[in-house]
Amino acid sequence: MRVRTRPIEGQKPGTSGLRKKTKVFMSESYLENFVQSVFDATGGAEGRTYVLGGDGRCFNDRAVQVILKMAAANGARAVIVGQGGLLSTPAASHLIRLNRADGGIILSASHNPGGLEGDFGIKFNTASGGPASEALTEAIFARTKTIEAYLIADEPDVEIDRIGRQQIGGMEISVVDPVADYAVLMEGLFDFPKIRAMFAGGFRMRFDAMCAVTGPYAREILENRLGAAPGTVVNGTPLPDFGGMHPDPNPTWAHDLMDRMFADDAPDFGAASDGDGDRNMVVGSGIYVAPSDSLAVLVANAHLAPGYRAGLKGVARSMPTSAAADRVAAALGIAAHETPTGWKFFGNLLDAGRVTLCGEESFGAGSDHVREKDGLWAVLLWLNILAERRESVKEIMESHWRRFGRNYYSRHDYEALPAEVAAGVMDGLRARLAGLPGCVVEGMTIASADDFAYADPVDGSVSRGQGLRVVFADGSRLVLRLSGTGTEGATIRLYLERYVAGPGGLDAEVQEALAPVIRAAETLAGIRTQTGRAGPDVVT
Ligand code: G16
Repeated sequence: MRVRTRPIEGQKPGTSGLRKKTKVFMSESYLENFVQSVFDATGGAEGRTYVLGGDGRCFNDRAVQVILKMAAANGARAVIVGQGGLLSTPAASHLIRLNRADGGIILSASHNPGGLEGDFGIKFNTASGGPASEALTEAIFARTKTIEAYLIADEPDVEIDRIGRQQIGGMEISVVDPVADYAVLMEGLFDFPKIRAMFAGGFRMRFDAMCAVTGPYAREILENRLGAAPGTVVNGTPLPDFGGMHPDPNPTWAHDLMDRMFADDAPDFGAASDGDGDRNMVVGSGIYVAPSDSLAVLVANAHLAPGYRAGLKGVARSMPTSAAADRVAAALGIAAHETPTGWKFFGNLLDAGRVTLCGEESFGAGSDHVREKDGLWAVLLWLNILAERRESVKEIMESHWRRFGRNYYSRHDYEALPAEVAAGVMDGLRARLAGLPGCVVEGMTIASADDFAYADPVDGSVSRGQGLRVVFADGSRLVLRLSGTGTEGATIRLYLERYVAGPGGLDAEVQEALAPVIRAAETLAGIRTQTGRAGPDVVT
């Protein structure tokens, strides 16, 4: 059936797909226009195979039905869909690769809250399993501006709760267990018997799935296959509104986990994941591990896991992520790449075999096993390292800092600002950049200042305007950029970093250690004065 439609404004994908309020996605033709634009901008769905699933948030089930019927009407050959319409983002990436599918449609607004009043999102991943490139998302966006009609099959709903094969029109639908193939992949990368022995020896863990998609994955892998005590996984049932939780695994939103990990009887290891299972937060008993540090520790110790025993080809991190991983890469004699924010920028490096591990300050880490960041993968690699080293998280962090020095790091978020105010802050600093080198602020000399541009070493494409950075002579730095994942107003992210070589000064309180850089940021960018905010909304 061909349905006439008209372009809808603002269907521009951000850092990771199109994210809007759930009610916006539920409005007439909104989802349909975008999905048809994806098909049109990728050469049509005729004869193609797709993977489809989402994080189970409100509207996930309806959207799955619409997309299945649209794929059928557009002539797709087959769609592989997770039972109940569920797939974590890394599991979807794996299924695309495993089945040599032509692409995948993932329904998620990731760490943004869900529910009718929350957010919904959709992203398209290509045959590599990774997020669409900037050029492709631009093409999809361009198509949304000219679309006149979409195709949808006039068929009854598909039984997405029943595993097995079904047909609509000429299209085959395979409803698969969302966990099974992913769990097999993890078993191949990590030393499950060793981790199982650690749990059998009394090792205690708490995994907070935040009522989002990782619950079933974590239960199957941690409790069923690795023998973690029943109840290790909490908030393990995916709910359409995430039980009212904000599934963003950071110390602010995963405060319950933080409280327990800092209590007297804390478990040995704690972790949390986000809406779609690609992010992770790692906490030891009495110690929080910043994502940039986590990446550095994973790079330094990955060889302890069977999947990485041969060593790493290279490592990549997003520009605002601290340089802690670069120091490890230098010691290992492997390349360290610096990319813009967004997992899509790692894709070419991974495909070209230039890097094995990637990570971001925004609680993302992953490897070449899929083309997305992978929350549970990071947790399992940590578990493998803990099982091999037989040290606590705290001991591992302290010895890491003694060896490599410590990159004190924090991110300050100023959320839901009026767009023009946020733009004013950015424009103000951008205009001053050229004149900053040589200036002294808070006793620190500015060594360089620029608006980060990335030239992809594989395909030569250049991405500009990826964040304002001011680097001081001692290696400290501040970075300012606007979030590309929010749905309300604008969010300024201020990233702060200061390196201390040691041996002294390695155990300072993070915000205190960063105090001169925080003051320098206010002097240079005037975020508080211009926004009228007393301080950041979220500090990670
Ligand atoms: C998405 C991307 C990440 C990126 C993050 C940054 O995360 O997949 O690669 O680091 O956005 O978001 P922002 O632009 O708001 O700083 P996710 O987990 O939301 O898909």
